[in-house]
Amino acid sequence: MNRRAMKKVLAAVLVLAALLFGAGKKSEGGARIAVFIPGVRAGSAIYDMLASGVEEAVAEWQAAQGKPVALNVIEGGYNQAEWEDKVTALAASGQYDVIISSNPSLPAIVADVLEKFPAQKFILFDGELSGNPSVYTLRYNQREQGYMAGHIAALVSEELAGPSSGHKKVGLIAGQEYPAMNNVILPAYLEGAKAVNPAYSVDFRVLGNWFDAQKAADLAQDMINGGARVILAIAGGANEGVLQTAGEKGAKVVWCDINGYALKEGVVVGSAVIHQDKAARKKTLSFLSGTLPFGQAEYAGVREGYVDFVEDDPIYLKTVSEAVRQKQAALVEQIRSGHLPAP
Ligand code: RBF
Repeated sequence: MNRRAMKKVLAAVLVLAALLFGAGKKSEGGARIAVFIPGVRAGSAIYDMLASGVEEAVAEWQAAQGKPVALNVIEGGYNQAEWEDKVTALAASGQYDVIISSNPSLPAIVADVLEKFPAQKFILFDGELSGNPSVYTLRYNQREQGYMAGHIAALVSEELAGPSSGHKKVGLIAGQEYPAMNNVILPAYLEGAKAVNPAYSVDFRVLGNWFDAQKAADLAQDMINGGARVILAIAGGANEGVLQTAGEKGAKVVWCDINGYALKEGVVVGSAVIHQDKAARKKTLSFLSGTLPFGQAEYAGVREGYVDFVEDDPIYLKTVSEAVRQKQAALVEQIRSGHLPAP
């Protein structure tokens, strides 16, 4: 049987199971929420923030309303080929009023699942799908995030190497290639570096997964040997290897999604964050109160309070020179007031 036929059979079995076991009946009273983690929660801040934001919302809602909310956090694991079947199974169970997830690849998967289970509601972060009445999405302005990361990477590189150094290279290690990476984050990272000095290029390496810290350490080593002095790490659990190597070799790291300064003090020189915990909490509360605008796709960045660069951390103040911090602060201020230079 080919993969398509297998999928059809699986979907039919799941629907039958849902009917036989009487799923579809909601629990007495409160809402039921599933959080689907497309990967593993530990080591990937973007997913940990998703789960903790929903957990906070549920705790707050229960305390305020006195009604239980059932919350189930499910890890989909690193095999991306299994995600659609896993999300299909959650929808088929009929057990959840809403399934909440976060990943640029989820909208396409959910669009397929909705062909079989059109009434299942989804809240998706870090991705975009508009016009489906069962789906609400919130995508972040990763041009701003990538630009701020590239800007600090180049500023710190200039200072480490001296402005007349021939090595105008900043590094980026990504877990895999995907449209948001290739079309948004990577170009914006380069743009931000070029704003410091147009001679900059990006040494872009792809790991092929989101967990292999040893391979990430080897890639970082290779980049440092090639002249990159600052590396942006976007490889989930594998980022640990980048930190390790940079620490040993006197290179620096720019962190993504959460404040990373304390993860390796003196090594992390920038944190271009996404407030996904805040987004998950807020949108879950909107869902619970019946006000989430399903069918809409929102897009939010620095001005809306969902993307930022952390500049008030005492470790940042200690690690990065005042001259560099002032130049970075001027850029961040410019973006806060809505003026990221056009590409
Ligand atoms: N980011 C992570 O931190 N951990 C992951 O396991 C992870 N898996 C991903 C899988 C796919 C298929 C795609 C498209 C992206 C993944 N990302 C992951 C990247 C994430 O969506 C986001 O771009 C980065 O966290 C930067 O904000």
